[in-house]
Amino acid sequence: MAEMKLVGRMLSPYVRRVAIWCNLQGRPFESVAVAATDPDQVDLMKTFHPGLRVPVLVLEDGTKLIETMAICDWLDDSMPDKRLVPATGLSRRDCLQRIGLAHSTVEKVVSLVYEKNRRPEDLHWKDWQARVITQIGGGLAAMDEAAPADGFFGGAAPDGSDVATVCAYHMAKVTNPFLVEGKYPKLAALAERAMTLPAVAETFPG
Ligand SMILES: N[C@@H](CCC(=O)N[C@@H](CS)C(=O)NCC(=O)O)C(=O)O
Repeated sequence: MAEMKLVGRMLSPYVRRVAIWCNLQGRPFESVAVAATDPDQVDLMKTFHPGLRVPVLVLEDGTKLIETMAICDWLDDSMPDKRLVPATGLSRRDCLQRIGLAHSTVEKVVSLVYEKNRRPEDLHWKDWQARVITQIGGGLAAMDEAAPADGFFGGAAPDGSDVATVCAYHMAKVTNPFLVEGKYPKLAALAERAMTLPAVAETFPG
């Protein structure tokens, strides 16, 4: 059977989350580094996702999975001894809530990138940017407060919420460093600890 394919670039925090998840579970995959918004790649993107978005995980049998949460749910469900989110109970609820906070925050970082870094300057909507920056600040502050002083949310090894949190933090840091500079020391330390793991470091965008 063919190797799984992960469609999208590591600059996408969603694609990167799936990549790290696969790495931590020891699943090999081929990276298909398509930029979802590249006008020259529309025909190729259409073959993967009708809405031209990433990530898409193409399974060994050709099945195409979309949406990060749903993809990671499948990765866990199909490898129960290597789950990154507990299967049930309060620990599952809390882990999913931490993922939800990171996901909700990084959606706003991505939205700021489209608004501020991609949209022509004369079309910038400053009030909207200010709102989004406030939302990102709220999310990052909450993630920083929750971050463990040592190790990971998952204990000695990262769980799914560590993966989502680190991807969100790095996305902010790489695209708009002012969002994190001089702030969020616990979050920065968590990301640094995660970067000592090849599963994380080898996916760093750049
Ligand atoms: N809800 C989706 C969001 C994915 C997403 O927004 N991906 C971006 C790249 S970071 C994308 O495909 N952008 C192109 C577009 O939305 O047109 C998920 O969780 O997978």
